[in-house]
Amino acid sequence: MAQNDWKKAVVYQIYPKSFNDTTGNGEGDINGIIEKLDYLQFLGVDYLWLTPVYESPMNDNGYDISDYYKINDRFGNIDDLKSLIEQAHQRDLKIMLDIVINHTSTEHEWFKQAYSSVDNPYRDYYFFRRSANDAPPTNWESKFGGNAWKFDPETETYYLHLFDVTQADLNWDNPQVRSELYDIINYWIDFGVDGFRFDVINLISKGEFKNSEKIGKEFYTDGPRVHDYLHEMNRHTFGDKDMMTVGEMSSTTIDHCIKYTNPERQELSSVFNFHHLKVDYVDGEKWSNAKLDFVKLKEILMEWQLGIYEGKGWNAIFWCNHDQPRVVSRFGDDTTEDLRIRSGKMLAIALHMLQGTPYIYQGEEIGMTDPHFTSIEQYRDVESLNAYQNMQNKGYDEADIIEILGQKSRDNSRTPVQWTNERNAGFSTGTPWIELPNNYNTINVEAAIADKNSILYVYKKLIELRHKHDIVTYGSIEPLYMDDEHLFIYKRHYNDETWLVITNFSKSTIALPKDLNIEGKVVLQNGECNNGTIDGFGAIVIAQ
Ligand code: TEU
Repeated sequence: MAQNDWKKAVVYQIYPKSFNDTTGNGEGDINGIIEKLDYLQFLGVDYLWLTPVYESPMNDNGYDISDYYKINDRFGNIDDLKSLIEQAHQRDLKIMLDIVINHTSTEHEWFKQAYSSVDNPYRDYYFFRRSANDAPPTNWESKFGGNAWKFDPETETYYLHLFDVTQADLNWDNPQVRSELYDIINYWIDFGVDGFRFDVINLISKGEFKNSEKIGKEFYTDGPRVHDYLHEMNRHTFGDKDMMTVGEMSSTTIDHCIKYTNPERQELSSVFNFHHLKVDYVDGEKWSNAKLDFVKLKEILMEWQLGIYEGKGWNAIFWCNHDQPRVVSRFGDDTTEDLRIRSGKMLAIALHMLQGTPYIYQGEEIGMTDPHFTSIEQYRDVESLNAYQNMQNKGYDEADIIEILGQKSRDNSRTPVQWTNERNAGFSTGTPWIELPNNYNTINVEAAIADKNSILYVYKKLIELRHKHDIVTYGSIEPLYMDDEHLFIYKRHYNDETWLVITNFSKSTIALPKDLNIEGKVVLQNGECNNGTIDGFGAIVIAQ
């Protein structure tokens, strides 16, 4: 890949706690990542995104940071991270750190100071508000359930937490806060990292504190000063460096994402949006039982593909991450090995032929599945445990709650990477912090490497195609047959080249549109596409 041509890059997301444990404590660590660098180089990815490994009480598995300059000793130490960066660079792999600066842990020194007294210099680092009556200052809700304000009886004030009660929102309107945060980013730039993922970065600018019709979202999502702050951060930190940045944008819009990623605005390189991952929510409610709305999925994907491309912005494209269920269980079919493998390959092709930077979440490349837990005892995530309590309070049946958690919880993607068919899938010699699905004896990296027909080799091929063919990176996109209930078909165009992509999201053989010309040279194929039909979960890329 041309030096620094980040637009041709593929990113592999690592959730260190579940990646590879070298100490036997049941949790993954930085040395566990170092152990697997040769595998990641073999896969062909370019960047490794590590979710947070900083000092943290781990109430939200590291997204509650108590010291940005210290490595959490559960993951290792600063020398381990230095070694990881050096050894990654030796393999032409780049390291992207996750930066969580919308909020800190309530165990961060800044918060402990701020909380200690109303006139402490750090008080204005956060949002402390009195309330006119004994109700919270606004009716905003935490994304993890409950009210977004925590009352302190000592000072009779509330502090804002859009996430867990132990994650206090930072006041970005305070220039001292912004300056301290830019120092943190510059420290990690000087340390040698190659990029950043910014956690919920479009929530940092809060507007008016007023009661809301939409749990508060309208007052802080893509807030009034967010672009000013991102431009200022760009100019004070990574802007003139050769770094790739990606912003996690919660409930955002195409217009804002064009602004966030149009290079002339000097904000971020790229953004994640999640609208395509809410097509199985009932009326926007995550904790619901719903089938995939396939036509809606295609509409959203293409709306963002066309909108961002024409706006000269840049998408991050993904199916999975540490907050989402495993895509092969969610949008594919994991009920038999044959269906799992075929749908895993199809989903990879459908996504990786789109425009934007693809993200592969650890284990996605071997078709790891949801664990299908049967008891709340198996769940670990604060969001899942809060949701369980909330659904119980609403009177849901236990069986329905377990069914919904099994479909939607973030725990689904946080089970340990399945390396071998040995005990604990080779993840740990100790007791894993979270159970593994019992399919690791067949679904594991070692078996995938040995099987040239595995999902792994489709991912490897897709990465090679993106590196080699500019049409995948720079080509325009033409949606086709958007109302088809089973087929996701689109074309990519670049100079005089055209690639036709046909993917079948149904497990049944489906007739191709009669007027679809499939003449051309097959670039990549999963299943048969002939006699006017395409196999169940079939996928094909044809250069025309
Ligand atoms: O996630 C933002 C967020 O809203 C997620 O909680 C996700 O959208 C939601 O769980 C889907 O139901 C980021 C991190 O990725 C997540 O792990 C953190 O818990 C969260 O921010 C707070 O830092």
